[in-house]
Order: sequence, then C-alpha cells, then structure tokens
Amino acid sequence: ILLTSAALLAGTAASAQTVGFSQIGSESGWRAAETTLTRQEAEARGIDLRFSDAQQRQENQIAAIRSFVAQGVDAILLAPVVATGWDSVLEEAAEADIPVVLLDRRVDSSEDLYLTAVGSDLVHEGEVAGQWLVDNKPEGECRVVELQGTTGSSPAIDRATGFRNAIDGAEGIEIVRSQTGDFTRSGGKEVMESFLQAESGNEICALYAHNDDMALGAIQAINEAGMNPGEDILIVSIDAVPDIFQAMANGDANATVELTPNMSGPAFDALEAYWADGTEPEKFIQTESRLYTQDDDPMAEYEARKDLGY
Ligand code: GYE
Repeated sequence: ILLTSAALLAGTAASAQTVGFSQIGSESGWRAAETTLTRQEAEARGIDLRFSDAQQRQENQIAAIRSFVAQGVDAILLAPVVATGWDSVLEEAAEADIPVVLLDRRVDSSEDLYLTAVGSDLVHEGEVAGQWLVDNKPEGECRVVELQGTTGSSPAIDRATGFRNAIDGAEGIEIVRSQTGDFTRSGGKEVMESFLQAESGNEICALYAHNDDMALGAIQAINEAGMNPGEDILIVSIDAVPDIFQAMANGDANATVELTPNMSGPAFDALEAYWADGTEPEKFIQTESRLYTQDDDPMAEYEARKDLGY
C-alpha cells in the first residue's frame, strides 16, 4: 500500500495542471499579445493550456467555461467581454471547486465567485489620458470626439469615467461626440469617418480612443479626409501597442497610456500558490500604467515591443 500511495503522490505531483482559457477574441493587437504571452507563460510553467477564442461573444465564453468545468480543469482564466451576466456560470465553476481568475476586465458578480482579478486601474488610465489633453490642448475651445471600447465592457465604462474626471475641472474641453468602435481598427476608422462627416465645418481638436487600435483606424480616416492627425486633431489613446509608437514617430499620434499584456504571469503565480496550499490572493492584482508621448523615443519603444506577439 505504501508503495502504491507513494507512486500515486509522485504521479500527482508530476501531472501537469490543466487550465482552460476563455479569451475574448483577437479584436486588437493588445489582445493578440495577451494571448501570445499566456501561451508562453503556460509553456514555461509546464501548464497544459486549453484555449478558446470567443470571437467577442459572451455566449461563446459561457459555453467554453461550461466545457472546461465538464473537463474538470484545475483552473479557468477568463477575460470577460462584458461586465454583466456571469453569475450562473461562475457559480457552476465554484460548485465544481474550479478557481477562476479574471484577466484585464472586471465583472459585476460577487468577488466570492472568482479567485482574483488581474488588471489595470482602468479609471486611472482614462484620467491619465484626459490629463494629457488638459496639459497639451491648444488655446481656447477644444472639441473632443471619443471612440469608446466594447459597449458594456469594464474598460469602456471606466475609461470613459476617468477621462471625464480629468477634463471636468478644465476650461474649454468638451466631448462633442462619443460612439463605440468595439476596440477594433475597422471600427475606429468607420466611426471616425462618421464623426468627420457629422462635424464637417466644425473644428475637432482631439480624439480620445479607448485603445490604440481604434486610434490607428481613426488616423487612417483623418489622413483620407486630407487632414493631419497628431496636428489638426490631437490623438490620445491607451494600450501602447508597437504601431502606436510608429504613428508617434510619424507625428500622427501624440500620447498613449501603457497597458501590460502580461496578465497571465501574476495570474499563474496566484494559481500556483493556491494549488500548493490554498493561499487566497488579494481579489484584485493591479498592473501599472504609464504615459508615453512623442518625447519618449517612440521608435525605441516600437523596437522593444515589436516581437511580443501584438
Ligand atoms: O485595452 C483593448 C482590448 O480589456 C483592457 O481590451 C482590455 C482592452 C484593451 O480589446 O485593446
């Protein structure tokens, strides 16, 4: 009996942990980098990663989580496309004693339904972007258009709040149009085209985009309209993907707030501690954000990021 149990223990210790990852999709360069880094982190830690791409549909994420529960995985990573509608499927994972770790977005479910959430302070990111505009706007009135992220997602809600916190106290900055571009380049381009048409004859001083991919699409639209992005219309966004630094080097973009794509490192650290001895992490593990502008050697920042899987 001793021999058998020893063999069993050794077997258990050696068997890889299995983690199901319900990823939103590949709507942005930042999301692609998060996926790349998660695969690399799992590989490096000997974790068997089962990956599901939801094409940005919540029902696909819920189905993926149910499938992971049925497979009896050891943990689930979830980047929740929107903030609501998760209670029942998270309860099913909890009933199966499968810890869930949220990546880069929040949910409005009770904290009891997930082990921890790894992400940035999304409100602060919006405040940093707004403060940059307050500090760098031209004299007089500054009419701002806003490209919002996916409707109902925590980054879209919080980045809108943060930006408004920063500009509310400032004179002469007004958001005149706001619409979702769904965090994609094509969405950013299409909506910016409609903003330019709707505002033709009125001056647009700046664009605030909730991510760089929408800003990059908008830059294309502004160029096609015969205007100079980064000069006629200031461009401030969030993520710090390589291509926004390329745009800064060309003078087409002005500022971005960095969001690290490495959410899985802290997530797997928390899971390994939990698997080892039941250690309960803090409910929110915050990653740091910082502002980059044209003064920060954009091409060096581009080179530092271009091979990270964006
Ligand atoms: O900014 C964007 C992606 O959830 C905070 O999702 C993340 C956002 C990120 O589509 O590029």
